Order: sequence, then structure tokens, then C-alpha cells
Amino acid sequence: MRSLWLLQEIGVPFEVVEYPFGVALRDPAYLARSPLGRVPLLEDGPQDARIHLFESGAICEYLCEQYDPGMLWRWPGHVDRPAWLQWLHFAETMGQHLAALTQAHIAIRDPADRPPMVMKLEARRLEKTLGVLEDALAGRDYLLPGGFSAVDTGIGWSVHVAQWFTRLDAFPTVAAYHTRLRGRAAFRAALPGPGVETYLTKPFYAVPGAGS
Ligand SMILES: N[C@@H](CCC(=O)N[C@@H](CS)C(=O)NCC(=O)O)C(=O)O
Repeated sequence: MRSLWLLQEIGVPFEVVEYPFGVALRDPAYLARSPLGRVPLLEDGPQDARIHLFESGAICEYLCEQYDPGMLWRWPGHVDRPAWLQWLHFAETMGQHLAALTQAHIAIRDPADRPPMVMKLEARRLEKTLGVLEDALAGRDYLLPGGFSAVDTGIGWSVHVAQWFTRLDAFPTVAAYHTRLRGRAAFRAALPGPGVETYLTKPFYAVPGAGS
């Protein structure tokens, strides 16, 4: 989703090929291009010089370098370059906690096998990352002083998914940032359309025994 959102923000034409979680991602032809069998996978360039990228942070940087006219990227030497890199990779730190929570609450099918301690710990660690954002966003609309950039798609998507596992009300500045991001036409254009199956089927995933 963060790659789709960025593509929409850049405005470059693209084609989406959907691979449902499960056997489609274990197909040898797919694994030859994305060896962990995960999404996203970006393919670009002519057939005789095709590139394949299977890490969303790398996809973000590549798309900015190749296609952004200068609004979303902060290139080497730019005054905001260090902060741009910081948030580009912090999105993956958040993604690790979201992946652990998704695994514990959703991917493990049998509730008896789900690990409440992991859910609790990862929710707390996710909240720590939201606390970092709460401070970083104080007094500004987006992560960088120069305004909206590609790193807001990476971090913004993590914030968006975080609301399924923790209450954003505890982080009012982050909640306002989330509202601001959701108002962007490119964000809305990237969301799954009606009828598309997503894995987040409940309104909220509470730790069992910890209330809602
Ligand atoms: N660090 C990778 C994470 C990729 C990843 O874990 N993707 C998930 C979906 S968000 C996936 O494909 N999961 C399917 C699986 O693990 O089988 C990235 O940011 O691209």
C-alpha cells in the first residue's frame, strides 16, 4: 500500500498485479523475482534490462530517484536529506512491529496458538515508535520542515495500520497527521476498492484479556 500510495503521489503510470497471500506468492516464477515470496515487488524498465525490487524502502527511494520531479525526494546534499533517510528507514522499524502483530493476531489462525505476551509487547513497542513521531511532528504538518515528502507515505502507512493494534487517541499530534494524510487524494486512490479482500477484517485487534 505504501508503494501504491507513492506511485499515486508521483503520478507516474503503473500497472498493479495482485497476488493474494498464500500459494500465489510461493509460485517459482514469483519467487525468482521476489525470493521471500512477499509483496511489494516492483518491476520496471525494458525487458532486456528489467529491474526487480522487493523491499518497500528501496522501492520508495528508487521511484523518487527515477520519477519524482523534485517534490517528494530529498537527494544527497539536500538540507533535509539526513532526516529523509531517517524516516525512510524508521518506517521499516514500525513495519516490524506491525508484522509481528499481524502474525500474532491474524496469521496464526487458531486462537489457542496466539501469543498474548507477544501481542502485548509488540503493541507497546509500536506505541514507543508513535511516541517518537508525536515529538517529531510537534509544530509541523509533515515529517520534514519542507513539507510533504515520500517518507510521509512510508511512515503514514505504518501509522494508518497501527490504528488496528493501538489507540491513536493517545497520540493527538500523530492522530492529526493521520487525518491530514487520509485527506490526500493519492492516499484515497491507493486504498483497496470495495469488494477487495483485506486481512484486517476486525475494527480493532485487542490483546486477549486486556479489554478493548
Ligand atoms: N520489509 C518488507 C516487508 C515485506 C512484507 O513482509 N510484506 C508482507 C505484506 S505487508 C507479505 O508479503 N507477507 C506475506 C508473507 O509473509 O507470506 C517491505 O517493506 O517490503
